Amino acid sequence: MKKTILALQPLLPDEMNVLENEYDVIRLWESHDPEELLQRHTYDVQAIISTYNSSGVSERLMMALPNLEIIAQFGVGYDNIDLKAAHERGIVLTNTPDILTGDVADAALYLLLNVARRVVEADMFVRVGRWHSGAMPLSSSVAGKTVGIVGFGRIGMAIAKRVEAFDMNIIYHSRSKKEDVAYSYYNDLEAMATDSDFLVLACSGGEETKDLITYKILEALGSKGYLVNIARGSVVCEEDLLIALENRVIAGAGLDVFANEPNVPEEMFKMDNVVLSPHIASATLETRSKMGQLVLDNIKAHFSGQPLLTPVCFAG
Ligand code: 8YV
Repeated sequence: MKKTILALQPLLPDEMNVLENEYDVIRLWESHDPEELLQRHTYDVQAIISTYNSSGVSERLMMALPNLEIIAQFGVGYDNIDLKAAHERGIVLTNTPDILTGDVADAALYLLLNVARRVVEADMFVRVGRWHSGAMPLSSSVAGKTVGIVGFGRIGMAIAKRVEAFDMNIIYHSRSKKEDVAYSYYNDLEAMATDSDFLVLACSGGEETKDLITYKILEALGSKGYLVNIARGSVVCEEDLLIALENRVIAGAGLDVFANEPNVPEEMFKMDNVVLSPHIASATLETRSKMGQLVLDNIKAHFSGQPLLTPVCFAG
């Protein structure tokens, strides 16, 4: 008998086809009455495919599915999943690390370059015909400047590698100093922000990093400093960021993630010192397809009693 998978969001068509051939799939995102759909399948669901931009996997959802065994997250971050509840229920969790690292690091670089060199503004300058009335205001060069990376895991390190090619200096802040890394480590985030021209957020989301970037940190970054966020919107106190951008407490920001996606503070739409993108750092065909394949492989491994490819280990 086919296993039943609850999919909160679709995979790409190729991976979706494989999924639907091998399993009974409940397509929750298409339902007009998700509660009723879940009630109908309470005892069927053995796996969930979740993503960050879905409704998430709460304790309530897990409670409603007594036969749930595995949550396969389509993404590296899993701050939309109640880990404690999953752990207590003995539900296993997998994610999709590594395969998206390059694309996400690239996104940090394009946001950094974009906001410093005013690329989006320049594009608009040409399109609306302002070039005829004179030259565009000057931008800021990046070479010789210092990038402070917050979170120095796989993505943080991949950002550092790219930043080096632009002749920039690298410093970093993370939970602990990395033994095998030559860049200067800052235990104190405010001190690092003071020494940074670009503060790039590459840490995990969740309680531990919630509102890490406050007005005080932005003040320390200073009026010539830029914030780049490809981590999670929750890492930044968005109200503080708005005030800092409006008052030019910082020079600008390149943002792929927001506190309450897909809602972006409308005040930002009018700002010429921000570059906005809709949480697309991993959104390339190649990477999203590999992420989908890894989700399928993890589910298959689980149901065939093989070791999971990329399990998330519960701390504590
Ligand atoms: C999302 C992400 O998975 O990997 C992560 O943690 O935030 C993204 O890659 C993607 O946006 C789909 O929700």
